[in-house]
Amino acid sequence: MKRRFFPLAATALALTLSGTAVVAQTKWDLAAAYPATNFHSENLVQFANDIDKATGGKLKITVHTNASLFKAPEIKRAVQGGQVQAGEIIFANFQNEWQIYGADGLPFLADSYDESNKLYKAQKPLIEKKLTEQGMRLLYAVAWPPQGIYTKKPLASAADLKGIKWRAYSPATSRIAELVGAQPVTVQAAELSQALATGVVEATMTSGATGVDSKLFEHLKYYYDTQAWLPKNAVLVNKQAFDALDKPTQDAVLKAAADAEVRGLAASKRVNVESIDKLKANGVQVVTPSAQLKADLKKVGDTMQKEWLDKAGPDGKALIDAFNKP
Ligand code: PCA
Repeated sequence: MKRRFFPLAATALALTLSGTAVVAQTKWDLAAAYPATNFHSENLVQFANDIDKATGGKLKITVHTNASLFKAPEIKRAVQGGQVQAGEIIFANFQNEWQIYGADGLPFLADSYDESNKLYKAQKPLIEKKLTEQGMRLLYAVAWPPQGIYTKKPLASAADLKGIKWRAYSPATSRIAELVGAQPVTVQAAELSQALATGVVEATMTSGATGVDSKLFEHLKYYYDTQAWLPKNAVLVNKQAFDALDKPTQDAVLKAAADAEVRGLAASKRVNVESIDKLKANGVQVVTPSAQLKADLKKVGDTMQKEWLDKAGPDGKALIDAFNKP
């Protein structure tokens, strides 16, 4: 049997004497990439607390936020390889590995919470199968609020983005930059404030939530509310670590995950509204895109959806068919 190596706090079997009962305690680490105050991160902490309570302290999960254990693009591999028992990823980061992961990162394929839910239902069976093959298990997924464009200067059309240093977080956000003639620079959320402060980037496409988390208003004064797509974060667990739990503990994890998925979606919708207000309060002009900008971005979306379908092959077709089912 292949031996797994858990250097971090290990899947330590601490035997605790409480009264006469001997309780075996398992400790997990969970790697996450967004700030502690982000709604996904807060949801993760509650998820861990719920499991602690439901198992009477038998499974303790420590959540490490803001990419403090692994950088965002490294978390998936770390969970797969067992360097950490669990982690939160953003699917869209892994589009180059498998196109299906990137479906929710494509502009205007699913651009509302309802459409995003539908897309998730269509993606889920495919992704669960893939993750099982990769030695992992999907616990839950939660959409970010819709994505818009932050800039220093007003945008009349996509032509105003030419030559601009555009911060990307995924293959799709890089591709948008290429298609509009901007210069893509990939920077994950944990380094975004720094990249703006040092002038490495001067525009980005993300949510109101990240605009507030990363204080984008300190550098970027316009937010074009394009509502282009709602990428999902997903919480994954190493399959071997999960299988090592006893049945009641596994059930507690799955129950807490189902609750976290519902709670996370509600938080996303709430934050979507609140963050726009916070951007305004911090001097950002929140703008409805002009007809020209909308048309330009729609063209970018059409090109990207076509490119995606070409690369995604039969899996892509199956996904789109499931997504389009009434
Ligand atoms: N915030 C994350 C991903 C999507 C979002 O809304 C980011 O900007 O990195």
